[in-house]
Formats: sequence, structure tokens, C-alpha cells
Amino acid sequence: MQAPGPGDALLVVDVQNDFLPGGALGIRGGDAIVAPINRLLAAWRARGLPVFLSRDWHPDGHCSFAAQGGPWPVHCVAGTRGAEFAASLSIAPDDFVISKATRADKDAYSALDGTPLAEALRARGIKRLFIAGLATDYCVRATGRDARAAGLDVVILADAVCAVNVQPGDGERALAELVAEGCELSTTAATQDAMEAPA
Ligand code: VGL
Ligand code: ZN
Repeated sequence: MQAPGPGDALLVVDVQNDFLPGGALGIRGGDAIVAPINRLLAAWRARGLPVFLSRDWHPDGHCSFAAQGGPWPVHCVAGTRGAEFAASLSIAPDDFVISKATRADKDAYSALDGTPLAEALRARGIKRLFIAGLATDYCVRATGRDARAAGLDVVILADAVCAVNVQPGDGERALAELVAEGCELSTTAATQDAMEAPA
């Protein structure tokens, strides 16, 4: 992997209370990705590189909820505690927050679906997107695919994502599909090493 620098952005997908253990749609092991993400965020910010945070931000009665015939329990309702970013995540005032799936009648797993993210990346000359967060088999999967379709290079930080695994192996399959679509797999440690290596 080429060392991160100008033209690179980090996107942290949906690290929200409802997706962490104890949350409405808690992902087993989801809390383990916060520490590696925080370490990378520190290195990333030290170099002045941009950080984007997406959040699942549903209205009451969202179509993805079971009562509406959707696949999921009520989760990430805008303005609730469950929808807040994890308190342990090192967010900063100049991070860009991208709310997604905000319409009751439409679900959107991708942080690029119906949001200003693609335009924000274009406006800042971002050519490569590093992706961490939740969940590997839903929002990370869809976001990586859409980023490739938008012409971006994509690096998935494999130690900093975690899968729901409704079916065993869903997370591994999602990563394999992302690789088949041209995403690179790396880790937070390898990314930090590349940043610290002498040029
Ligand atoms: C997600 C299920 C439902 C995600 C969002 O962020 O991966 N998964 N809504
Ligand atoms: Zn959702």
C-alpha cells in the first residue's frame, strides 16, 4: 500500500451505540475495533488528513424495522442514545459527519447512497478512501462497492471492521466480494507503519 498522504481520506462507518454489544443491533466483537480505529485516527489527524464519520440515522417507523416488515429491530433512531457515536470513539470537531438512511421509505446501507459524501470527497480532491467500521457485511460492504463505482481507490482495514454474520461466513464473503471489485485489504497497523516509514 502506498503511504497515506494528500488525496486520501478515512471513513469510519457507523460506530454507533446500537451496533456495539448491548445495543439494539449489537455486533459481537464490534467494540474491539474502536481501539485500532482510535490509534489510526490519531496518526491520520497528525498529518492533517480528512476524517469522515457515517451514521445510520433512521426516522421512527423506518422501513428496515421489523414492525414495518423489515429485517432489523428498531435501531439508530435519529437523536436517540443508540444512534450516538460510541463514546469511546475519538471524534474531533472538524470530522465530517454523514447521516444516511434518513428517509422512512428507503433503506440505504452505503454511506454514498443519498448523501453528500461523494461530492464532499470530490470537492477535496480525495482519490482514495480508507474504510473502517460496522458492519462488514452491510454498510462497509455497500460503501466499498459504491466508492469503487464512483472511481475511488479503496482500502478496507480488515482489523477495524466487524460483521453481523446473520449467516456464518457473511463477513468473509463480503471481504472477498470487495476484493473482487478492486478494493485492497490492509490493516490499521500496516497503514500506520506506512505513514511512519521514511519517505
Ligand atoms: C447496518 C444493518 C442495518 C450497518 C445498518 O450499518 O451495517 N446494518 N442498518
Ligand atoms: Zn439501519
